[in-house]
Amino acid sequence: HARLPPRLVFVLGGPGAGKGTQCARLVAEFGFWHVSAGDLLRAEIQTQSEQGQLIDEMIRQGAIVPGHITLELLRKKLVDAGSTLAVPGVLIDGFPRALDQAIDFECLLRRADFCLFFECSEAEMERRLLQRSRSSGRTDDNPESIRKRFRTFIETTMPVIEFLERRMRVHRIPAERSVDEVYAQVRQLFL
Ligand code: UP5
Ligand code: MG
Repeated sequence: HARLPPRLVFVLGGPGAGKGTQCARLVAEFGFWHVSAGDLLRAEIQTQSEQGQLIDEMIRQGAIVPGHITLELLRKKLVDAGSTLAVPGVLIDGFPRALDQAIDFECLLRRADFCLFFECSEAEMERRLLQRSRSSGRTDDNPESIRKRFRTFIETTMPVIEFLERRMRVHRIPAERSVDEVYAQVRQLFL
């Protein structure tokens, strides 16, 4: 049975809510590992495999990649983190995005300790993503993909929040304000 890191924290929130930005701040202050499911999937596209092509298409469509693919990429990272001394925990950014993923994660690994949930209006998230699109190179940072990502988030990911609320603490964090203001609240949860 592979060892897992001491703490596992889900980091959820809509597209552009600031998950990655806040995770980077936590890494700098607390030494957590940041594992972004989206980043793992984007790296997989680069391998030019058949699976990579499927992932590429789903991300452009703002759709959710089949859970077994993401879960296997995540599992490997978490086992790495667990076997690395002095890793206090892992921030699991952008996962689980669908109910089956939340259930499968718990069966395969273990229950996460808590969840951060960044709440931000669509208007603000869209503003951030369109601004980022000038430099991100992300194939899903365009008005049409953004609209689909919002829809997927509401329809498929929001039910996950309700599910997790019955299983662990879910800390809802207002994410509309500046990065520093949001972080001031986030860091309190790790002290
Ligand atoms: N910014 C951040 N915070 C700000 C603040 N407080 N004030 C002003 N600006 C702020 O931030 C986005 C932008 O906003 C940046 O330019 C930042 O500087 C600025 P970021 O921290 O990147 O937000 P984040 O929430 O991480 O946004 P991201 O676009 O990464 O969210 P998504 O959830 O859309 O992207 P992700 O990479 O997680 O997933 C992409 C796709 O992969 C999904 O749509 C899906 O197709 C697929 N996927 C799966 O299928 N399964 C998974 O498990 C995960 C992903
Ligand atoms: Mg991100």
